[in-house]
Amino acid sequence: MEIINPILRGFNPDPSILRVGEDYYIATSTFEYFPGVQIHHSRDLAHWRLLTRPLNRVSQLDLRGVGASQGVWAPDLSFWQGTYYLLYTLVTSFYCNMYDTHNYMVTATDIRGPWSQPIRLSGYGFDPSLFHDTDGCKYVLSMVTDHRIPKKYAGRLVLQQLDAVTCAPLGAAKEIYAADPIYLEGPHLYRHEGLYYLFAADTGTGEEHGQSVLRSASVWGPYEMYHPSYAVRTDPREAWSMLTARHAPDHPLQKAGHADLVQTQTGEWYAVHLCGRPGKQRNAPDAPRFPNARRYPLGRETALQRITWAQGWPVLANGTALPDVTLPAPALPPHPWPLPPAMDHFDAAQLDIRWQTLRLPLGETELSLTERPGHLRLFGGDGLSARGSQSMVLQRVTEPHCDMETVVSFEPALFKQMAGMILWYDSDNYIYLHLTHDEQLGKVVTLLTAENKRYAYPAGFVPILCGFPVRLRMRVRDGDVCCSFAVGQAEWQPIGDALDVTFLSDEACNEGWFTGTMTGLCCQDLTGSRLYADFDAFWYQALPLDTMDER
Ligand code: 6LW
Repeated sequence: MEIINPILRGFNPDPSILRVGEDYYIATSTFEYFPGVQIHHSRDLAHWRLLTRPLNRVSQLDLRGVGASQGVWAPDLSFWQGTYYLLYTLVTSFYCNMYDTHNYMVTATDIRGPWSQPIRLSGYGFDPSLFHDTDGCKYVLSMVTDHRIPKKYAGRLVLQQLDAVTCAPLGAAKEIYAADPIYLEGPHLYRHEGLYYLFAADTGTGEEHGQSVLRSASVWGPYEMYHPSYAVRTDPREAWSMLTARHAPDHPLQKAGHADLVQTQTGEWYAVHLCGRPGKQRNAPDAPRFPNARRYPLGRETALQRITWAQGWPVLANGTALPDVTLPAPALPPHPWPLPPAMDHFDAAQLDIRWQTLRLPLGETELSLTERPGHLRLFGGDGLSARGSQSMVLQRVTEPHCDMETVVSFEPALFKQMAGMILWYDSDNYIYLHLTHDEQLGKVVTLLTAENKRYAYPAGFVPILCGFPVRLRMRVRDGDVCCSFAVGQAEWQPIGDALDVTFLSDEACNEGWFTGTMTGLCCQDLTGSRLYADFDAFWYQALPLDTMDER
């Protein structure tokens, strides 16, 4: 059996992997989306399914007001004597001088929950993780942020012991490594054959990203950094990454780093890490951020690598620093899961697990699956820039080629009432195919685009008949989207020209850094009358990479 990377496709960064018996779990970051943290499950490391999102109560996670790409960062999943532990950072101030990066812990006795109320950990920076030593002692480690100008130290990692029962701090946090000028984060500790191994992501999270590994005879250090013989370094200040694609711009998996180790029940070693599949499109040479950078509209995804040990150091089994796109699966019985159906008929009492909302869950005033059975009813809410609740449901775009379709019944009476289908990066960047009302034309279908707050209606307003359900379709091919609509049983009609979608990426969005393109359904009623739209179904079909059929 072969494993094909990325194993978690579409925006799923900062993976933390855990094995409990024969079950494997990977937690990934969710930022401003609710519920918080995605936990995926596998029994063979090849087939993964989205299992649960642990931060699913507003009393645990309230993301009101939280900026794009802030919110929940870098979950760390661990298990000790019947209890699952999940640590994460809740970021509420970033892109500023003093970051507010609050670190929390929740626990559960069943991975599916319920998970506890969050306990705040004392924090020096983001990316906390918990290490359970073989003697039962617990330690929390994290990177350190530093607001002093010039920043005094980069790449500092700290360790603090916690009470093994209460998890209260035992003594002060101590610096265990300072890698100035190499920026280190995402630390994870392991014990292997009597030594402590410290994994840390290095050099940011873009195309320079990599993974460093250190070891020590004592948990408190001193830690020695591994200098792999295969490491390519073009600058003496460059990190000694055991995994990186920074010198291989044509490699299909870029941004490799932020790794976490796991050993199978049969004794094999693997590591998960984040990566990105670059598009062909680039930022403009004079772009304010990342000029000329390649764009990654699928965001940062999760990949898996086979690990072996060489002279007591963990290395990629392929003998290089480059991540494999395909690799042999471990000697575990294959355990495929049923594929999630492409069509969501909205027949169930709850939204399918693939859907997330922005910042808050949707309650009865925003959403109903029962008022009209077999339909998702969205009551018109605040506009697309709102940082509270929005009547919007979103799921990840997982491949560069995909089709989306819906059928919507919506009879707007005012231009302030809108409903339709969206491609979304954040509240300043989206492509919105929707129905609304125009004073002269009556009911219309239109496209609204927002690119870093530059707004346009590139297809004008097309009048349509009232009283019929309207089908809406978006087809994404290789960086462009073509939109169409059909009224009742009529033929599909294209609306507008093909539009670039690659600006829906960390590289192109001014406020973004860390997420990826989402797609879904939404409804606004800026009058406050909560006019609703009924969506009959949503169809999302990711297509194989070589599909380039008619649009
Ligand atoms: C993550 C950290 C990072 O917590 O990005 O650049 C953050 N580094 O490791 C969000 O993914």
